Amino acid sequence: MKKVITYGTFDLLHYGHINLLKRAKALGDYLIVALSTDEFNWNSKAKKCYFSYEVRKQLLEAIRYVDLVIPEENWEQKINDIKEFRIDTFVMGDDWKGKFDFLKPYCDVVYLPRTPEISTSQIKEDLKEKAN
Ligand code: C2G
Repeated sequence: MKKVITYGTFDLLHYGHINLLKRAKALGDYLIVALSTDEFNWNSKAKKCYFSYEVRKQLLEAIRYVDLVIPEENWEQKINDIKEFRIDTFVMGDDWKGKFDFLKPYCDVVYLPRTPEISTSQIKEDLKEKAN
């Protein structure tokens, strides 16, 4: 069984996220999503999520491409995750291109093109504009 892992916040889930998860799953048979916890988002990513970790986890678990959701609590856990879950392929959108090449000794590293024109911050901005 070929196992794939990806990491992210996945707040205000949108089709860019779904596109990423769909393509990540197509690279193997089992997809793990390491979901950034609220604390990790706030302390290390300067992100204040709209939905809590539990809600974001619930949404991801409802997606047919996702087989398991685990918490992402820090920047340093990836190598351990790859070993613990016997990951074959690590996948991220290409806004992260090169940033995780240190994982290459442990698994394949794949950066997929981001879906253009959509992001959580864009959604928030558009909503703010519409409200005015
Ligand atoms: N993504 C995408 N296209 C978009 C928006 C996002 O392909 N239009 C991808 C991102 O490249 C990422 C994934 O969807 O691979 C999740 O995006 P975010 O929730 O923004 O993740 P991020 O905050 O980049 O967290 O340790 C890694 C970090 O946790 C990544």
